[in-house]
Amino acid sequence: MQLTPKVRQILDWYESDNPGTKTNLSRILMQGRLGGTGRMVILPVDQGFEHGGARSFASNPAAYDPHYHFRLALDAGLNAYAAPLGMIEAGAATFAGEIPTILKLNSSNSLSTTKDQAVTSTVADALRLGCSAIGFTIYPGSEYQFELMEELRELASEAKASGLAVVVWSYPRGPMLDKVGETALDVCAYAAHMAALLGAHIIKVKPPTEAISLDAAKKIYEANPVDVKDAAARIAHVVQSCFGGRRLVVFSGGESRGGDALVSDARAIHAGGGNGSIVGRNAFQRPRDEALALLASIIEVYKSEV
Ligand code: FBP
Repeated sequence: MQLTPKVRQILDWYESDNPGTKTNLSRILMQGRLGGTGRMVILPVDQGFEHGGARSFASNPAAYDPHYHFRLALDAGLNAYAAPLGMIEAGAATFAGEIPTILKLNSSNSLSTTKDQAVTSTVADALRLGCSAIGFTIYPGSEYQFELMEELRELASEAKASGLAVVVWSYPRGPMLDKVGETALDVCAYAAHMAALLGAHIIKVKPPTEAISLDAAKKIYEANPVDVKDAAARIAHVVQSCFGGRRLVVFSGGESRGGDALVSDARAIHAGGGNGSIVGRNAFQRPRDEALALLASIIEVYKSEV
């Protein structure tokens, strides 16, 4: 398959990577209905770990079956499917070669009182399962943030040496941050920037709100204002924080909401120069037909002229 000029341009941003990693990045970027555009929609299904099976799948019991998610990602024409070890293992042979997969190497759970994640699989697992990338969550701001970053350093270095891409979920949380602070624009942009510094190829953050949380940052944002009322301007600021747009950045969907809200998020992400959406609960918690229709609407946004 020939790469599009857009995908070639994106691959050129990653100046240190070997051909294996570039091939795997291009697999993700060339897949599905957005293939070749530089925009992506990814299905993440690690919520069973994060929130429990029932909270994740009871509203659409078909989604207890790991094959459901591979099939949904494929039929919706998405770019990739991300999940922890067991989910990927359960469909790896049936769907081999059909949809790029991202093996989520660490996970948290709702029974824990600490803001930490356990490493639950390895780079060797990702290679064995034919994944294109590893996925890893850091919690900037948590008491365990430095251990998480050090774990990522080791795993990312091994993944890159093995020709895999690295996707980093950068979710600020911890004692310094209240709920507003976790998604405040300054904190979100800071978290995205740290993921870029840690060597992520694809950075995943939550969509930023209008809030500016850190006192030290407020003065800077007053002197160099971002139009915080404008969702696209907020996205553009996060993109700028990812090496001036030289890293791919995608934004998560969050808890189940009305489809219009998701489509409106996608419009802001697209207009602000973000590279796409990573939508889990809002996809698999809906009946399959509704999920396919919503994902098609989101994809249409990313196919449109900016
Ligand atoms: P959603 O679209 O369901 O929000 O999925 C994105 C995601 O990053 C998942 O990978 C992860 O399980 C979840 O969000 C964590 O969300 P939270 O920390 O808000 O529980």
